[in-house]
Amino acid sequence: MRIAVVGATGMVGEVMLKVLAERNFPVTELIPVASEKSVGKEIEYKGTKYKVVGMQTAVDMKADIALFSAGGETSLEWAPKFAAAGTTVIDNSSAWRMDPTKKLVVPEINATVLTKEDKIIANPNCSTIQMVLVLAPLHKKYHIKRVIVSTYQSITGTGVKAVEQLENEYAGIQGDMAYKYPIHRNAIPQCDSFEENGYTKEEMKLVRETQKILDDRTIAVTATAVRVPIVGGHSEAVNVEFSTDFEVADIQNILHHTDGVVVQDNNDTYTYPMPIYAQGKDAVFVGRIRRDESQANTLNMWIVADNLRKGAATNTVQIAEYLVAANLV
Ligand code: 11C
Repeated sequence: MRIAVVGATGMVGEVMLKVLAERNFPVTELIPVASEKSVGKEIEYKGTKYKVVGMQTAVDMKADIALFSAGGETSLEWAPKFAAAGTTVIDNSSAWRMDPTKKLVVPEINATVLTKEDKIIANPNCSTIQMVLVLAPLHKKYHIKRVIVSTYQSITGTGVKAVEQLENEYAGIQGDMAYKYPIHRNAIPQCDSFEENGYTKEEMKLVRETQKILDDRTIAVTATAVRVPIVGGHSEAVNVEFSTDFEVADIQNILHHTDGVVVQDNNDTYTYPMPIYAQGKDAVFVGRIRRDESQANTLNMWIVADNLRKGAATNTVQIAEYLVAANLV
């Protein structure tokens, strides 16, 4: 496969290259792509150096698959051009996710919706991916009525500028601010910009993308997304109300057998997921699984994943793997 990585010099792009290499994706030619200011820079893939090319050059090279992580604007402008050249785009931005003509895919849940005609495929938001991977098998068995989710999101979701802000604040250096406020020793109840309804875009992604991926608009979701001074991954406190009752042991058992999910749940040994240990891993970790005693048929969980891996790069590469395995490219 001839693979273009668009945004190859960015934080997610770098992880995409790492994940492609680790998973031994069948790359016959790698085309690292970035904005004009990075053209000519070198990146390394499996010990070989590759020169970064610009967008139009990459379109003309007609790769089989382009993995995009270059922001919504770039994606809106360039993904259709790649698609028109015959390249299948898997896009990591929010640009196409809610477009009814585009599929929004978490491979373990709904890869089978993909066909050869899907030339632009959307990768969901990181905080959505880790939550729906856990919710999907539970929805199948117990039917979810409502989800209340509170997120504790890593600064890596904002990008390299946020990591620099935190490092500067640790060191007591006055530098550029990625956020309106200090992030060191703080929790900022705003991820992404605000919508008309008073929620942030990040919160509304959790609502809309969950319904689209689980293919059920009746699931009520409400979210509060908070940025915390953490690097390793996003954490989520998730409260789920089902239509039918459950046994906690059955929930644990279902999740034990769910692809991509690792249960870390033992109070006696203080075992529960934490971002410091999720960092660099592809799995979604779930723990603190317990009944919500305040309401019937309701469960509480704590879900953690590395937002740059399963939340972004790994999920994108898994979609590409599915396309290859199912002969769709
Ligand atoms: C964050 N979830 O942590 C965001 C980053 O819609 O793909 C990814 C934004 C997106 O702030």
